[in-house]
Amino acid sequence: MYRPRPMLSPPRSFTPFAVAFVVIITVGLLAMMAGLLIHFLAFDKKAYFYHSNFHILNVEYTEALNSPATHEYRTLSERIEAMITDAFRGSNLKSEFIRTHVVKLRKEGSGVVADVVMKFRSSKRNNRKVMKTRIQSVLRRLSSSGNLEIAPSNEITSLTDQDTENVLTQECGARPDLITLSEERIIGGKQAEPGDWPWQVSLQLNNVHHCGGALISNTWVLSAAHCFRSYPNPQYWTATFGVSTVSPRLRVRVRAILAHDGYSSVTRDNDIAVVQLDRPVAFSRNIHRVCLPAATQSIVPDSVAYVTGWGSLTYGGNAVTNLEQGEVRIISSEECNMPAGYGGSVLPGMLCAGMRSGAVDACQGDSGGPLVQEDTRRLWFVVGIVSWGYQCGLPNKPGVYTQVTAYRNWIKQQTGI
Ligand code: 4AZ
Repeated sequence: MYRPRPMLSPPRSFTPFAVAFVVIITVGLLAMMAGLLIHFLAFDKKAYFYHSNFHILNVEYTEALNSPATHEYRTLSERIEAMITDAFRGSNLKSEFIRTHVVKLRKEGSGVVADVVMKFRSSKRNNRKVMKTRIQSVLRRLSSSGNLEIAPSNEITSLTDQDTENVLTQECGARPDLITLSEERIIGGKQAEPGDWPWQVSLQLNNVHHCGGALISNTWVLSAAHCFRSYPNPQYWTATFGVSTVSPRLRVRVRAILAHDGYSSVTRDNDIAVVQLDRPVAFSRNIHRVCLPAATQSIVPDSVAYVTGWGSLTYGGNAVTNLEQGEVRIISSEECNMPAGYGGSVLPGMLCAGMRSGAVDACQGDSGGPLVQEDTRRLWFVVGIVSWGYQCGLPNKPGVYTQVTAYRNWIKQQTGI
């Protein structure tokens, strides 16, 4: 017998649920696909480092190419970096190429060889061998471009992140952004992160922080003469490394303290010393040397500089245990010596830096520590040594520093560096 089927619910009434269900599933699937796509396009990428060297055929090697501080070294390195960058930017590797850096210029025959590291970002699925071949073919075309005659070597070595770090920490003045060849540079806040100022040293008297210093080689630390006036005996001194003075990464004994003979506690002239460590330190990401400027390097008024140290945050306050950094600007000695300022006490071997309004300054306990500036190739140079000032952070009373360029030859005589 036919019986009409009971109408449980009219089909029209569950259609909205079905539609919603289908929509949710579709949106979910689309989101998943988009996610996977983004992952493979963006997050599947990894940084790859390569090393190669380039023979510069039309430049003769001179002594001036012996130090990254000279104008000659800087301009030649910049030209090489620009040529390599242009070559990759105009190639099918333009989206993979990140940055290149000349690590060293060396003499070969009468010519120059540049050691170069290059950074690329590409998909993890990419074959490294294929990548190397592609890089090689771009570099081969380099020889005929620009007014530098460059002969690229056929040898390209792939470097691990650790190899790259080792290569760049042997060079002077590299901060973390250069060690990773990252595109951006960031200096934020006040407290330093480990590795931010890898040359910063705490010079400690009986294991208590007394003065700052800057590592200029694996055995020599640059500091101020006035730090050692009352305590010239090296046996009471140690040098520590790392951002904390209470739990340092490394502590090394001091073998010798060579303070400038001409230091005067009255005028504070010649406030410079070099401290020899008892053993060489091994350079690493967080411990390595700063560059020394050339004697002829000019320090430009109003340019940005950074001062670092464990000094007190207010005049008469306590030293801090975590390294602090302050951004200041170079102030011309003429301005610094105005009657409202230091009225003539800033001598030719000194340098002023601070903010016109005061506020950011070195203070007690920062003495001996470095004032550093970055060059166009992102290498950092020690241009000043914290020396003196009228209290801290007052308007018209900036920090006064020993001007390192004025003592470049003295440093060379004492240390051979
Ligand atoms: C000091 O007594 C000291 N504001 C160091 C630097 C400055 C002042 C005092 C500069 O060690």
